[in-house]
Amino acid sequence: MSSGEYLDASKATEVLSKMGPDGLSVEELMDLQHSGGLTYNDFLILPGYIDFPAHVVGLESKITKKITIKTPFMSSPMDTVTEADMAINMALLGGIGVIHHNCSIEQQVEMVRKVKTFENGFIVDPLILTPEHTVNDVREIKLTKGFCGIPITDTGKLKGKLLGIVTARDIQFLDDGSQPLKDVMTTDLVTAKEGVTLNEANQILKTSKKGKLPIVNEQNELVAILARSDLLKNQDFPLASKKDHSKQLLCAAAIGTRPEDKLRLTKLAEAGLDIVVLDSSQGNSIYQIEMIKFIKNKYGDSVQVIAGNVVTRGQAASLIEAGADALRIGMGSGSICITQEVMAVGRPQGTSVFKVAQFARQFGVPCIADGGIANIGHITKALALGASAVMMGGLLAGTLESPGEYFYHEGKRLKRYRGMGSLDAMERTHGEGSQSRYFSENDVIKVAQGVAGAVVDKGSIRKFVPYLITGLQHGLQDIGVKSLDDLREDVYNHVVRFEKRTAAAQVEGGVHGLHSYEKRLYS
Ligand code: CPR
Repeated sequence: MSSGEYLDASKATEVLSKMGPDGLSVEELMDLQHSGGLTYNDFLILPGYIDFPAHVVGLESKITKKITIKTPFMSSPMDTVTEADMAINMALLGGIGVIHHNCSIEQQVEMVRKVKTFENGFIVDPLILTPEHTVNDVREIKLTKGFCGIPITDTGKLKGKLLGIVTARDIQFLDDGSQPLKDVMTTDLVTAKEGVTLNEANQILKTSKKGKLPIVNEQNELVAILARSDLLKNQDFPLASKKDHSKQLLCAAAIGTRPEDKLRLTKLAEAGLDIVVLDSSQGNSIYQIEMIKFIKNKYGDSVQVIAGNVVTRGQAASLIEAGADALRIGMGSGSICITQEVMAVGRPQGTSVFKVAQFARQFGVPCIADGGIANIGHITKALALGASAVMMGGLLAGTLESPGEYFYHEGKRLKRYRGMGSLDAMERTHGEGSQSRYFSENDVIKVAQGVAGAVVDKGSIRKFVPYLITGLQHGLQDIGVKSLDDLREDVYNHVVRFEKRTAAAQVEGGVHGLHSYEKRLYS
């Protein structure tokens, strides 16, 4: 084409509309006859048009028929991922943690209770002593726990009458370690009344110059304390997952589908559970259908049921019909999982998410993409394929808030991470929870569906989740959509376009050609 034959530049958009857009619609991408099942790494999303900053991108998402949260992140019900600490922090950051059930009913109920009674900044299960305890007891606590400033109540428990506080200064120069605390404690106390807001309580702490602020009820019984050392940490969490007009964080927990799980659920519901996840690797079973019906019958909308796992429309249809409030999608895509290898059953996760979410949206049933999320790009892709939220195990294991202790191996700081169908998890006391996920509680020989391993230290999710949030906002900005609702709509309207990624394209899309490099993900 010589320069004289060029088209008029001002007509570029018009010409484009005649030629049609680049790339594939989501249906073309997911056409099984041509591509087979796809994983997240098998495709890319093409960029759109940006006319807004990344920070305005909204990540609010409906994760069940009745519950909407501000960030689309969930942590897996696994015993190396979600216990109370993870659930509290996920909820504070706008997501939700699903407490695992590989433990006794009492232990799981206690974890749910901790989440539901958590008040940011307030310590609701402080260490307390009686007036009869001794100076040596306080010294021992200082040595092993590293803190002083211990409230004294008549019972030595929460809800006992507050009698005093023992501080480091009270015991500093005492020779006689057997002296009872009633003789040395400070009784001239500054307290705050139950119901005080965190801001007000922080203010009292600041002006009183004391180390601890006991919170008492009308009967002068101790209900919580606030520590001066936590003042800086008592930040606000504007995204926190709560029900309207409630101060309580939202809490989810997993159960199985055996008859005894009905009792477990009753106890969890009494502790205030909002969402129950029916934890099964293959959710399309008579047991799960009956369990969904039982829960919906007994609790209506007040306990939302996430059913699953599913990877086909057929499985989804059964659970939707039974009354599921959301579906959990994934079979064999988890990082610790060997299900596809051992059972020969499963489906690549990209295809699973698209097929199930496309079907379920017709019934207003949100879907959660569970497993195989290894980076922010995978999150963006899962949501583009129709998921309302992602569930992460491996990505959140190894954080400060995941259960377990750090250990060192070959100079690296690690934490254990294991599949719930690994022999390790199934052999744990109360391992019936994880066995039932794989219908193997009655088997003489346990067939593993996952492995036990370790992941590197990722620091606190208080930094990691904000990194996920910001990264996801930038991904959506590149696509040219301002919210997750817009993303899904533009995908189904074919405005958002996709392209398959050859093996060579995948190599090109990763770091390549360097002698060495350091992969730092956020600062
Ligand atoms: P990742 O986020 O680590 O890739 O996957 C976590 C998900 O893997 C869990 O939410 C659960 O659905 C699944 N999962 C956990 N243990 C498993 C075993 Cl042993 N086998 C198969 N899937 C497992």
